[in-house]
Amino acid sequence: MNIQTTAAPSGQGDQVLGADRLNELFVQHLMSDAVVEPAGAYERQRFEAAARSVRYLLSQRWIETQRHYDRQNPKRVYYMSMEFLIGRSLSNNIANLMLHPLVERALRDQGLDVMAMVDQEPDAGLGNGGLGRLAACFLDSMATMQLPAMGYGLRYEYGMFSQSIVDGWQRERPDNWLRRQDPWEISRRSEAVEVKLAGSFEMHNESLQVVPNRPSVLVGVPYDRPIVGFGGRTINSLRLWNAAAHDTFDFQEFSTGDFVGALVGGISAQTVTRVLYPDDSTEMGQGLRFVQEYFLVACSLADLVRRFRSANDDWSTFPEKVAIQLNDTHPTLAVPELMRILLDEAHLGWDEAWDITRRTLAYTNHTLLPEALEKWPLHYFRNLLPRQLEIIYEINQRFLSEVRRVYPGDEARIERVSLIEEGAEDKVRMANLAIVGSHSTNGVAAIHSRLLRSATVKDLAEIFPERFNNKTNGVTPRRWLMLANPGLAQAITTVIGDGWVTDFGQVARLKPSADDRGFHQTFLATKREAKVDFSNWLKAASGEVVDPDSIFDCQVKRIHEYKRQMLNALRVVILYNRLRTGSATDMAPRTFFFAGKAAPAYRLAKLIIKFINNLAGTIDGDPVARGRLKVVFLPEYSVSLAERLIPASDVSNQISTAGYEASGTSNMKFMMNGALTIGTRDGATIEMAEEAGEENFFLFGLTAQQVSDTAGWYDPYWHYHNDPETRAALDLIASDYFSQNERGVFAPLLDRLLKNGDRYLHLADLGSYLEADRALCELYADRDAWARKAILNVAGSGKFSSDRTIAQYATEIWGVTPCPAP
Ligand code: 26V
Repeated sequence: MNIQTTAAPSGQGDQVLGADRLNELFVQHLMSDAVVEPAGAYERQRFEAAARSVRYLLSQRWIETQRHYDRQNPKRVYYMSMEFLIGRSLSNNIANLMLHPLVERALRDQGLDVMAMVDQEPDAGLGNGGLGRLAACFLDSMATMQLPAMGYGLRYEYGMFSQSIVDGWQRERPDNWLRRQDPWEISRRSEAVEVKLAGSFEMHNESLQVVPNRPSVLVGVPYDRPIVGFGGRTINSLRLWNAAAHDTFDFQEFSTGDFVGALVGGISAQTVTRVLYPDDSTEMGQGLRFVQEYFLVACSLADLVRRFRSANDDWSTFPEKVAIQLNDTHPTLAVPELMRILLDEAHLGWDEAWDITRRTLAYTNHTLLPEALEKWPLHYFRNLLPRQLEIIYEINQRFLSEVRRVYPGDEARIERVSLIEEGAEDKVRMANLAIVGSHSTNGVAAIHSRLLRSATVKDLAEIFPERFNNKTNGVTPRRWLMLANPGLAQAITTVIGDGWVTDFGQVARLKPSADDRGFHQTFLATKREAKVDFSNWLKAASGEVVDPDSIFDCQVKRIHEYKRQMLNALRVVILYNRLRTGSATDMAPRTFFFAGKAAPAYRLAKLIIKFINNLAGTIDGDPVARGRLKVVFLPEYSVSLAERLIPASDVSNQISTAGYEASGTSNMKFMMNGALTIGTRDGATIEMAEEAGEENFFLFGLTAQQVSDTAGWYDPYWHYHNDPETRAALDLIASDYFSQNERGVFAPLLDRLLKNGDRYLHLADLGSYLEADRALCELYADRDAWARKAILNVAGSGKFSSDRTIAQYATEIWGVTPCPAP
């Protein structure tokens, strides 16, 4: 980056910050925290000392930001989320504080290796995928835009499981990321809150057992992490709750002799924030997850209500001081919990409490998959949260009687919109509760918001049309371009200056350079350098050798049938078959990268990983493919791996069945890093192509409309019988060509694609995928033409900064404005 800082970041007062001072701090921390001689310190100790030095440098500004908010009493926004997929913080904080040049000089003075030190930091992987990473990008944007904002989440002791591959199969290992003290977190025991449950619970054989009628109390201890806005002027907090047992609560049980019960209570309490649930999108109904969701909501509301009360005495002003965004339905218990506080603690009447609750809360939906919509059995409420259940019943009764008034006699509609789903086991429909109990419901890309209104929750959208809106996702250009891809960032800055870092729309000014041959060379050289860097890292990390002169073609995301990694794999099988049969003449060398985790209980997704690995092994062993085709499955996909791979990519695969991917966010990261997209008209990819021009995209396949029209009569066998390449590929798999010592292992995959109807229409899109792929390879051969389109993609990516997304949330939903500390 070209942003030079010789002075201190703002807020460091008169203290002159130079490389010497930084060195001094670093040595001080090594000596006083680790008690080692600097020369003999381990890499991990150096990382901790560096992190603590940076933390010291930001501490004053962090305090000032918070004090300024307390004095100004502005309307604040709280982003409530079960997931924050933060990744590493050291280099991000250094970059946002604009300490880069200083740090580099200081480390050089000491003869230290920056990369080795940065590598010591574990990823904070407190999220599953897109939803959690979006929350982290939003925090970066809110701080950069100087909004009085705070994130609320859970401090999971174990984050997203770590993935390894054994014999091609995914293995999960616990991610004990807090094994060593995390230098970024500040625990604030003095601000702990109590959470009361009407029952107790214990964990038996990994499942939650509720003991009714034995009230229990959990304690939430907040751990704050600094969120550094770019430029270091605003430093917001991410407050993560840790569950602990209640000290005083145990005394009574000790005195009544229930010694064991008291201890088990303690164990159960600490269990609450032990582990992040891996997203199955299928298997709901795990009681501990319900307790986690309530714990997040109860701790956060108690905390923010206390903050509100310390500066305001009129409850009616609550919605003018507080905006709460619910990241998916996971924190939707905020609806009855806020009602409970307003009714039972503030003693307001129902109508006023309801008005305040609705005007405060807003809900974001992140998926249309019916199996991922949360529904909680009533018995959890009955045993643990009976008061909240009573409130939900009251909300429902009032709501349904209003619906009956507007749609008299339409009992089918009543049944569909009710907050309670009746069946063998009655359940609360969390999405309905979120929509009825808030003033805003948004989807995360235009097509997604449209489908949400017109199909998924159509009846509710008819009742409350004014509540529905769209907020197309974005990603932070600081982490995903400035930090991850310094070469391209510098090339962009050379042409248009560095204003793009905080005003990303400015990348449009790169457009004229798309026709500048000199800039083509710069762009291509930058890309090649990133590919070489990645190849070197991969070789060092895993021994895997890839050719940086081959086309780097990537699909990185959670493994799920609707995302269609199998469609990509079938493409590779067909390309391989062309090599085997000699029908491919001058095919450019290609490397296909896959990465992503499968939910531990999602068997088919795990089989897809196995297939990709076997495909990779078979191709590696075949001389005909040598130097022309290679498949690599990169284990342990994470924020850090994405930061390495995305800058090195030529081709981004966004190939979900149209109508199923709500938005996608890796699509945007690839685009701003100069990859070309081969993809379906789904999620935000549609808007990306609009911005860059469809002629600069490789779009293929059925549209969402065609998918829903086709689903009724679609027959995958038609493609099997009529498309020779499809048939040959499936036959090859069925012949155990890729599973010679594991006969039949891929039968469930083939069954899904043929016998069971191919729910996600892989075979319907395979032909047009290959056609788009052919066009893409043809373009790649013309380096100038390729560079031109890639540059036009970067230039067209301005809309996909999370700063733009957050600006829209701030004005259209939250009504909050910047509150910059002087
Ligand atoms: C569901 C569950 C079920 C219970 C266990 C834990 C858990 C965790 C997450 C989920 C729902 C995940 C929904 C999700 O991640 N949606 C993604 O959101 C991205 C950000 O808006 C978007 O770009 C992706 O298209 C969308 O799939």
